[in-house]
Amino acid sequence: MPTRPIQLRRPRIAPDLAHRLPPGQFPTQRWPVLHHGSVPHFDEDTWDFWVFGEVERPFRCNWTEFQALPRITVNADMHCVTRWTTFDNEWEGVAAAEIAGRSGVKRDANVVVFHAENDYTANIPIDVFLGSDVVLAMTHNGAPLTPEHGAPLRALVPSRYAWKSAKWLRGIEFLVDDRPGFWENYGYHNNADPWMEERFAD
Ligand SMILES: Nc1nc2c(c(=O)[nH]1)N[C@H]1C(S)=C(S)[C@@H](COP(=O)(O)O)O[C@H]1N2
Ligand SMILES: [Mo]
Repeated sequence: MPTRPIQLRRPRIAPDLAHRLPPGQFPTQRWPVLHHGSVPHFDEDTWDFWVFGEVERPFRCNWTEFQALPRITVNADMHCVTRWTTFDNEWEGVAAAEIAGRSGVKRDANVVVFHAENDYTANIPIDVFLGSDVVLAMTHNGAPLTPEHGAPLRALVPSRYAWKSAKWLRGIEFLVDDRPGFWENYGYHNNADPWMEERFAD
């Protein structure tokens, strides 16, 4: 008589989400706060945003001007290298491609570096940056970002581990040659693809 397989563990995840969980990750309902250093203060009057490097039209804008840029909404999962994953985050903000278009990225640009408060940086290849899922977000699930989650502006790069999604974003630099960012300099993987488990260098 056939026996049913013994279920060793309670399923931790809905079957329709299982294929969206990268190897070595676990799902969480709450949204953890994770960063290096302290939460910076946002001053609306002095905040500015810089786009520079390998572009035809570098620009700087203030908070009012930035908010006037056209916006998109992106639904995406978030994977932290410390192994938590949150599903179905809705981000609203400015498309990365919008920034690229406005600044006129030169043909020889290969890399994008996000510049955030307190000298935090993160690098990604330009083809990742130009993907339709990359957004400079001002809201999460319909509410303005809270200070600890990156207010007023953060990058979202859903296809990479979340350290590439710089909170408290203040600028974007386009480069010909790659330049490791904050965590990449501490031995984390330069590419950071969660589906390849690119957690650490080597
Ligand atoms: N400026 C800045 N952005 C950052 C970090 C940081 O230390 N500084 N940490 C990253 C890491 S490791 C993760 S997992 C996510 C966490 O975002 P959350 O706190 O909104 O969940 O922010 C990323 N963005
Ligand atoms: Mo992280």
